[in-house]
Amino acid sequence: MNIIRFVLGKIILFFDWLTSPKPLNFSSEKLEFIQNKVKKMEIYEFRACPFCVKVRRFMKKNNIIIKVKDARRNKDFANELINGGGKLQVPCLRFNNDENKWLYESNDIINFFIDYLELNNEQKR
Ligand SMILES: N[C@@H](CCC(=O)N[C@@H](CS)C(=O)NCC(=O)O)C(=O)O
Repeated sequence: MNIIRFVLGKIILFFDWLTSPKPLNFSSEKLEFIQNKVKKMEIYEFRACPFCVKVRRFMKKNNIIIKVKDARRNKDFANELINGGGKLQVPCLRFNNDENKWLYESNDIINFFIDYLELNNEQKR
């Protein structure tokens, strides 16, 4: 089972690399707006998780640069996620660090970004 997961993970990462989206050409004002709004955010992920790949590609396309915490490789990150968010499931977005809000579910994370950063719906994938 582990070997199948390993091989599948490598295939997912290969295709992600092969078809990696280019960042959209936003104005400098828009880039600054995004950067200011996301600067305290962090995302917990497993590198080869397909749901994480989906969110990562969305973030890359929309110029969303935040700290990425690999909760598979780093046990401290995994514990942070379990203690803070309530469960070990990725992807999970941590935002408003003072209030510590944790958002699970890849589609909810993408929709949150679309609303919060005033992105167009067509930019979803
Ligand atoms: N519906 C969720 C599914 C997320 C999911 O299944 N994530 C898996 C990794 S691909 C996970 O966190 N599994 C927990 C574990 O492996 O311990 C989403 O869209 O984000």
